[in-house]
Amino acid sequence: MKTKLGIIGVPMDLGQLRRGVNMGPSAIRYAGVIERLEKLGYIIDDYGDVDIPTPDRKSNQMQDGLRNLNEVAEGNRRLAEKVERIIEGDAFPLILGGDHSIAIGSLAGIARHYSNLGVIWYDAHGDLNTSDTSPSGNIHGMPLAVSLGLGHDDLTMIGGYREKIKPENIVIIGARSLDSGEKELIRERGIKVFSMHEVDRMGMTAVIQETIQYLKEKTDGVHLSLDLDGLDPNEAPGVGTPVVGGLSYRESHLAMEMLQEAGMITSAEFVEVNPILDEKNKTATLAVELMGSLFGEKLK
Ligand code: B3U
Ligand code: MN
Ligand code: MN
Repeated sequence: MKTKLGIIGVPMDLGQLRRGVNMGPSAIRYAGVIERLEKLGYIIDDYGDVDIPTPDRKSNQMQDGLRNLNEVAEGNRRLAEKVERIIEGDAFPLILGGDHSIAIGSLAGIARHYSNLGVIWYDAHGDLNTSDTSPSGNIHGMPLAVSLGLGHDDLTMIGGYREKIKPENIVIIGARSLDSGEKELIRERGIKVFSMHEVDRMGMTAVIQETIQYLKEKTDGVHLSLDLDGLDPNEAPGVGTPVVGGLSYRESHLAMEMLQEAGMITSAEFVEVNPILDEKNKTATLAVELMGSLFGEKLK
C-alpha cells in the first residue's frame, strides 16, 4: 500500500431521499480518521470536500427517470477530477461519502489509470439498477451499473469514456436486497456475488480468500467500495436503507485485515454514513475503525 493517502470528502445526498448523508464526511472526520491513519505512519493529504451543487429548482426532481440527475452528474464530474489529481500525486485515494452515487465519480477518476481495475462492492445492495429497472429512480442504487457502461450518458460518460470496469472484475460481498433487474444483470454478465447465503455457508475467511484469488491474476488494481449498510443495522444504524441480517462487526474487520495482508487494494471509499440517523456517531466511528483495519492497524 502506498504511504501517501489523499483523503477527499463528498457531501452528496442527492442520489437518494434521506437528507443528512451529506454530513457523512464531517462525521467521519470528527470520528478521527486523519489522526488514526497518521498514527499508522501514513502521510495524509486532505483534499477537503468536493463542492456539490444544490438543486436550484424543486429539489429531488426527476430527469429522465433519474432523481437530481444534473446535480449528481456534476458532483461526480468534480469528484473524478479530484481523484485523478490524487492518483497523479502518487497517493492512495480514500474517499468519504456521501451516498453511494459518488462511486460513479470515484471509478471514473480511478479506472483510467488501470487497464484492468477490480472492484470489491461491500454492500447489502447490488447498486446495479438503471432507470429502466430502478424501483426508486435513486442514483445511489445505480453506480455499479453506470460503471459497467449501463444507463444515462450523462452518468456513464463522466471522465470521457464509458466502460470503467468489466463485469468479470467485480466481486459483490454481503448482498441481501437485490431487485429483479439486478439479478438478471448478475446472471447475464456473470458477476461474482457472495451474498449473505455464501458468507453464512463458507465463512468470511473463505469468501475473502476466494475474492483475492478471483481478482489477483486478472487485475492491476482493486478499488474497495464499502457501503456501511453492508454491515448489520445493529452495528451500523446510521444508514439510509438498512437491511436486516447483515455482515457482523467481526466479519467486517476480518475482511479488511485480510485485504490488507493481501496488499491488493489500491483505492477505497466508505459511503452512506448518515449522522442524522446514527446513534452517537456509531456508524462513522465504525467506518474509521474499519479503515484502521484496512490500513494495517493489526500489524503496527
Ligand atoms: N435497490 C433499491 C434500493 C437501494 C439501493 N441502494 C440502496 N438502496 N442503498 C434501489 O432504489 O435501487
Ligand atoms: Mn450501495
Ligand atoms: Mn447499500
